[in-house]
Amino acid sequence: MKLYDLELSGNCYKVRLFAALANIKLEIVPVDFLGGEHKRPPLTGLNPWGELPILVDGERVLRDSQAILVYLAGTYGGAAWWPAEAHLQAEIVQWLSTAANEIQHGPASARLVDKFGYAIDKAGTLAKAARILPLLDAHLAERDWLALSRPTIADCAVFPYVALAPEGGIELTPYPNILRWIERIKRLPGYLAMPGT
Ligand SMILES: N[C@@H](CCC(=O)N[C@@H](CS)C(=O)NCC(=O)O)C(=O)O
Repeated sequence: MKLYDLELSGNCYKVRLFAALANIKLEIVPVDFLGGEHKRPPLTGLNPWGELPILVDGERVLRDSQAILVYLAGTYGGAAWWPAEAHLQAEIVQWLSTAANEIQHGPASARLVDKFGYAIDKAGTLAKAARILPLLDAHLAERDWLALSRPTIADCAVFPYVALAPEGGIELTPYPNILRWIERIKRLPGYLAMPGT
């Protein structure tokens, strides 16, 4: 199974982190992102969006980190990582959507501005972060994990860009429950870091 990967991408890291925690073997294929390798063939043949990560498992090709997490958890993770019941799956998926929406357009986009110079409205990213981080902190006041009372791909999807928020100029000290959750994730067996976490 191949993961077309960029080390500094939190979206790629979501997949590397989950594979490490669930002991799923991945062949990491580093992509020359600065050289635009993901924007031309053969990679655009795998993902016409021109984005990473991309997972190739035999004949199956998948884009989008959230979709890849669902695929890996459901195919290789067993019931511990992907429950059979739709209402439990939905409890996880609501956090995958949060990762792709509020977290992506808040803390992740603030980091794109500060660390990589993207032309995104920084004030807008900070406003979005200022809405989602208190909600996340309040959710974690009552529980150790985002969904199902155990680590799931919900935590793997949300963790990277929240832990990397300081790289976008967003301090996490006002959010003690988030800080405790970050430390909890770092203590999980198999935990894998990325630069900045
Ligand atoms: N929804 C996608 C977003 C993927 C994405 O935007 N990836 C970035 C790297 S983190 C990318 O490849 N961007 C293309 C570019 O900026 O040229 C996911 O969750 O995987």
